[in-house]
Amino acid sequence: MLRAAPPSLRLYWGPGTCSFVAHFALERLRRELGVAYDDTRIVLAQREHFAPEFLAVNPRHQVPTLMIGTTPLTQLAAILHYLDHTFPEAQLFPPPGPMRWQALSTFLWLNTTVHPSHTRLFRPERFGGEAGAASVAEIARTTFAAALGEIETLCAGAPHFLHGDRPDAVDAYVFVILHWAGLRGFDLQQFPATVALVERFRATEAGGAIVEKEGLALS
Ligand SMILES: N[C@@H](CCC(=O)N[C@@H](CS)C(=O)NCC(=O)O)C(=O)O
Repeated sequence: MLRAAPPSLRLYWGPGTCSFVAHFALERLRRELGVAYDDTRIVLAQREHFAPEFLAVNPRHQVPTLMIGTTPLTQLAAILHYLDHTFPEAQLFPPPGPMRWQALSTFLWLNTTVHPSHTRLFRPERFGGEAGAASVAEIARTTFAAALGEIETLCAGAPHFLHGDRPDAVDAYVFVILHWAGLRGFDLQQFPATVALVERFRATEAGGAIVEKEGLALS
């Protein structure tokens, strides 16, 4: 049976943001399965996410946003679910079984817990106003540091990548979170297993291509 051609795909992404994970997934689909995608770079530091053209795509002014045909899909977890469901052979998550359930659990923890704790550290004034920003940042630094410790334990127990010898969406998320840790002044030498894993990730074709395209370096 012929499979219907998937609709056109366009990713709106911001350099060094969580959209890195979707960007990696699409690049892998392009390289391994020949899936075409277009992309639009949105620089948050230049407030391009508030430009009328992007607000028309995503009124919540957030990347990643994946335009599937003429329909925008937001939320990283939903975008990864769509890509994984549409192109299961790419194995953006491990195949069905206990390892997949654990990978989804880790992915959702990174997305719903670790990522927001970093947002509080990066932009504390949004959560505490001017008066409360310092205490929001202090609490967030502690929470984010604890999460980095947990990620280090996961990486130390990993075979090569977190779920085998191929990187998946969770490894990509770990890359960008470690990148944020460096930007927020954490000494990355505290996390040698995580650094080793993200270096292996960077050495892969799709991983390395997106790190380079987004202009990221671990500080
Ligand atoms: N829950 C959303 C979070 C997305 C998110 O926080 N995106 C950030 C970049 S990492 C962003 O676009 N921030 C700009 C803004 O919120 O105005 C998801 O998982 O997609």
